[in-house]
Amino acid sequence: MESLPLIGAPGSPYTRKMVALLRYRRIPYRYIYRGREPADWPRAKVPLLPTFILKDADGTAQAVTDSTPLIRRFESAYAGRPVRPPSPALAFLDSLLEDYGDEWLTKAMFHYRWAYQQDIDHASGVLPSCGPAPLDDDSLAAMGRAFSGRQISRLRYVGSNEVTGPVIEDSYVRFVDLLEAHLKSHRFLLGDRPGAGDFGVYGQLTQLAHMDPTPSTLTERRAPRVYAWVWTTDDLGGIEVADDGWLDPAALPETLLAILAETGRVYAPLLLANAAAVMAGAQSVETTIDGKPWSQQPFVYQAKCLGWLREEYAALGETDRALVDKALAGTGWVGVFG
Ligand SMILES: N[C@@H](CCC(=O)N[C@@H](CS)C(=O)NCC(=O)O)C(=O)O
Repeated sequence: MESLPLIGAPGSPYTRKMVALLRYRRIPYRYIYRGREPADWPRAKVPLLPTFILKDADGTAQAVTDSTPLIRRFESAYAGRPVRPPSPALAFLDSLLEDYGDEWLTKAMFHYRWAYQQDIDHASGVLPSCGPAPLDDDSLAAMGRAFSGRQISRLRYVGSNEVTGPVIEDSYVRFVDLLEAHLKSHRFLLGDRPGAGDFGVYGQLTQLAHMDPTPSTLTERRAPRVYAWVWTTDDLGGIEVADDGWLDPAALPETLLAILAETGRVYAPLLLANAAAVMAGAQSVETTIDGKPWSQQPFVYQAKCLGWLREEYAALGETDRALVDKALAGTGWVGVFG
């Protein structure tokens, strides 16, 4: 089997998400650190990490980004150890958890990394050092300043500012505690085998729990199981899983329902307000999350995320929709999908 070339970086949570997924699924890959890719490789329209170099129908190499559609492409392109549950109801919840990881937890990742001086200093030293060439002290300091300056200017895109910081941090602490509680009786979010949602959450936690000083100290202290889960999810290539290793969507554990409620408490109001702002062509998203004011720049990609979730919900049959509605009853997701 030909190995899949991807361009990425260890400090990129979505890169870690996809590398862990390929390891679990035993799909061979070649991981090229950004800046070391051959000059003749095709380039992505929007240079995002990870970027995969994939052959299209007539064999032409294309640069392909965006982890969520890539995971679904690999589900049909590669047999064995799928990460998408066979139950459409569970698969929808899996998509919701993946999106929460990719689009909400990433706010905590970006916020903690670029809001606190000790995290800025740490990232400014470590991230440029992942580059292709050895750097002397002056070059590393210069690259660190350039990199952190660029990322700090992007904080407004993820909505991290004085007003939203406490909302982001409180939600992260709640999520860590809820995941810790769930891991007392389950190996993964949806049972005894990992779903796409696990890799979405894991990707961001590789940074939050094991890289950036402020959140990793907090996570280590509060949640030893979460801290260990991130370590072990890094390479699940050796675990065996059972076909029936998924939870029964009609009998979901309280610990998972609590996690779903947490996602509805913070991510649902953001998705709705952001989609409304994008539709209206507004300059900013102004809403309330967790009873507190929230303001950020509208983000077109997240309006698409809501659209994709609504499409998947609309495609559910009556029985599966009833199972999803039961799982999300009483949460902020009620009425969001249809
Ligand atoms: N939706 C994309 C997001 C990818 C993404 O935003 N990657 C970050 C790195 S973690 C990136 O490339 N940011 C721009 C940059 O660092 O130049 C995915 O799921 O793959």
